[in-house]
Amino acid sequence: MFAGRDVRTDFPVLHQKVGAHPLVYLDNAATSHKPQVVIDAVSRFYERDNSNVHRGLHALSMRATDGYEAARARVARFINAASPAEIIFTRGTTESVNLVAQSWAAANLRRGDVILLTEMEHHSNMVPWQVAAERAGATLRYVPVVGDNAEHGLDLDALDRLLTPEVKLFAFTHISNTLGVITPAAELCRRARAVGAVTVVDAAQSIGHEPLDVQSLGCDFLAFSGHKMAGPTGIGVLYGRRALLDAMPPWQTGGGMISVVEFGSSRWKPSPERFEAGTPNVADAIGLHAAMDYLDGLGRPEISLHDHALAETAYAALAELPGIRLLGPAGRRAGLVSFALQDAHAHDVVTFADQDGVALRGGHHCNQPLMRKLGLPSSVRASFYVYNTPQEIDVLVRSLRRIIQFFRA
Ligand code: C6P
Repeated sequence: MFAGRDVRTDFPVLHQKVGAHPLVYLDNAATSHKPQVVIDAVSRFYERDNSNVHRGLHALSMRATDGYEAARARVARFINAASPAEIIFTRGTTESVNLVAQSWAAANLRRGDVILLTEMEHHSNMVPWQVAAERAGATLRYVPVVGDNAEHGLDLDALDRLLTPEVKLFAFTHISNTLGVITPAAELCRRARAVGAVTVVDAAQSIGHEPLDVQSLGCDFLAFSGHKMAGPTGIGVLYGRRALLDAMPPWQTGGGMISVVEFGSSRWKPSPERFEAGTPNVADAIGLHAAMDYLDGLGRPEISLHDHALAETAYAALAELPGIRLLGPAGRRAGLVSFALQDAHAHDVVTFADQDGVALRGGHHCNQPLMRKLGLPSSVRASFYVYNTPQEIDVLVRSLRRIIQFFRA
């Protein structure tokens, strides 16, 4: 895999013990680790180029501006956007969705309009729409999640009934962070377009794991976070189609986003500056640039194959355990597996696994309505990335067997 390269040597954080055990990090859906090249890119910026962007005419400021804008152009290439002007830097997926909810939705939603979501949305792609709907007098509809183990997890037949001309916006996740479902995003965008609805794709869980092309997806907006794709925390992206962005009002105002300011009023710059008021996160945009280079160096199709293979191996191995309920599709799934044990609460499982050096996540994973629908207070999740190995799945399974024995005794 990865042309015989040992990618684990690229990630310094992996080389540590938790208690007496080597770290087995299976919490990548929460955040991924950073390769040395990303850490170095951020340090190098602070060591050599640190300066504010756009407003300076001295050497450091020009280097900082070049680095920041090069990162924007790199994001455009990474997702095949038509232009860097379609790339807005944010703090992450949550802020990107809020930007659309507070700018596009505030300007375009009217009483009686409908926002369509799916039941598997992360709170970050649900709560902002609840607030936007309440402000506009719009209503929310949800595409139902069907059967624990259905491939797409969504009731696509219900779409015909739900996707009516009143739907002005359809926001959905590309990969469910709890179920591991990969939604048919291009098809969903096509069907939304047919009724004139604008689409928002939450790519938080897909961007670092799958090849992604916004033009072939046909989405209007797409949101993601740097920290889940080997990049730094505190940097993320909103992609928006140029025609939509140009017509949107700013959502935050201040320095950097204006063309003219009078005492009485102001005028705005075009996108992307219009949506980036204040000093941006220059260092981490530069770190994100290094992360994209790193992922493309490994090969995104290869990353996808690697992560899917680990998840399928884990799913099959976990299915052998007594009293386990696995969530999400049995077949094609993204690089994560969630489950509940009959005899142990998710938080206890995570605490006990930690004693074996295994980092898992337990809880509702910011999917409270979905967990309620599944009849579970919480689940345990193992999620994989480029540096995980089949041997680590063996460690996970051994640890879970110990936990099951303990709670059954
Ligand atoms: N999910 C998880 O452990 P931020 O926090 O803005 O980087 O990403 C929010 C977000 C949005 N959508 C999806 C599908 C996500 O999975 C997440 C983050 C983490 O599953 C934290 S709850």
